[in-house]
Amino acid sequence: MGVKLPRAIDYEFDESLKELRLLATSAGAQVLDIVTQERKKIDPAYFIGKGKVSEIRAMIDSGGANVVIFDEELTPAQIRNLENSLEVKVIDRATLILDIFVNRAKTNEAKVQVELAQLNHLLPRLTRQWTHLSKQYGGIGTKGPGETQLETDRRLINNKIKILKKKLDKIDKERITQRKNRLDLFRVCLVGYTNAGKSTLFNCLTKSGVITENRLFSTLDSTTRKLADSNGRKILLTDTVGFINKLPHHLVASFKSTLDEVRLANLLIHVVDFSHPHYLKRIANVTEVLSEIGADKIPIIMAFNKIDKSAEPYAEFGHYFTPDLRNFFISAIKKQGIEHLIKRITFLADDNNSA
Ligand SMILES: Nc1nc2c(ncn2[C@@H]2O[C@H](COP(=O)(O)OP(=O)(O)OP(=O)(O)O)[C@@H](O)[C@H]2O)c(=O)[nH]1
Ligand SMILES: [Mg+2]
Repeated sequence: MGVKLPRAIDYEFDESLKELRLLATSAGAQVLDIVTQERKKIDPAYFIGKGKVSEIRAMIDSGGANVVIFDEELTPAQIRNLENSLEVKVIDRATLILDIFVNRAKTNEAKVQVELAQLNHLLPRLTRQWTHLSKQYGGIGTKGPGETQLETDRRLINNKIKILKKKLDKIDKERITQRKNRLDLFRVCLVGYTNAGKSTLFNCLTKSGVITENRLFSTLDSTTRKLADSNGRKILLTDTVGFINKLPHHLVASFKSTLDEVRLANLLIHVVDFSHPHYLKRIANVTEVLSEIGADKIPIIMAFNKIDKSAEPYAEFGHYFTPDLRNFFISAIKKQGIEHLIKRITFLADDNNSA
C-alpha cells in the first residue's frame, strides 16, 4: 500500500513501491497486488481513507491476502485500527526490513544488533496486544505490583535492551582490539546501496566466495579479507551491509559496531548499480547515510558497476581520465575494469604508507 502525498515526485513514488515489492519478495512474501491512493494528507486514524480500507478489506476477502504492507511508517494507533478493520496483520516498511534482517543475521554480532533494532522499533509501538512478551522475555514473577500488562512489557523490553547493549559493548571491545592489530594495514570498505554488487566485487578482489544474490540485503554480516593481487602489500577489504532509502534512524544506529568498520576505514569504495535507472538518486541516499554515520570525510572512490548491463554510454562520461581518477566503470561479474581499480587502491595504499 502506497500513499501519494501532494509533495511526492512521481518517479520516486513509483520507485519506492517497486522497492517495497522487492523487499516483500526478499522477505519470502508473495505480492498479490499493489494499491495506491493519492491524498492531501494522511489520515491520523487509518493512514488511508475509510473507503480505501473497505476496498482493501474486499480484496483480502476475495484474494486471500494475510498481510498488508505499508510503504510509510505507521503509528501504533493506525496499526491497531487497520488490523481491527482488515483482520489481517498490518506492517510498515521498517518492520519489513527488520524481518529480512532477522532472517539474514548469522553472526552473534549481527543477531544482537538486529534484536536491538527490533526492540527499539517495538518499544514506542507497544499496545495491549503484546501480551506474549512476558512469556518471551520474562519468567516467573516478572510482573511488578500494580503494573498493567503494558507497563510490564515496557519494563521487560527496556531490561532486554540494556542486556543487549551490554553484549554489544563487549563485542565492540573485541573489535577494538582486533582493529588495533590491523592499524598498520590499509583498510578499505565497500559501501553502497543494497544489491549494487558489493559482495560480487568483494569476491572478485579477494578471490573469496561470499554469498551474492539478486535480492535485497543478502549481506548483513561484514567480512574482511586481504586484497588479492596486491603484490605483498597489506591491504584489507571489508564487505558490509547495504543501505536503502527510508531506513529509519534507530535502525542505522543499531548497526553501529558494523558501521564503525566503515567509519574507521582508510578508503571507501562506493559501489553503484550503474544499470539502475535512478542510480543518481541512490548515490545521494548512500552519501546521506555516510554523513549520518560520520564517514563523509574518508577518501572515496566511485565504482560504477554492472556496465555489462547498462545502456548508459559510460565511456562518454570521460570520468575514466579525470585527473583525480576517482571514478571507475566496472563489471564485477565479467571482471571488466577491475585491474584499473586494483591499481588505484594499491596506489592509494602506498601513498598512505609513505605519508
Ligand atoms: N549484470 C551484472 N550483475 C551483477 C554485477 N555485479 C553484481 N551483479 C548481480 O547483482 C546482484 C547483487 O549482487 P551482490 O554482490 O549480492 O550485491 P550486494 O551489493 O552485495 O547486495 P547486498 O548484500 O544485498 O547489499 C547479484 O545477482 C549479482 O550477480 C555486474 O557487474 N553485472
Ligand atoms: Mg552483499
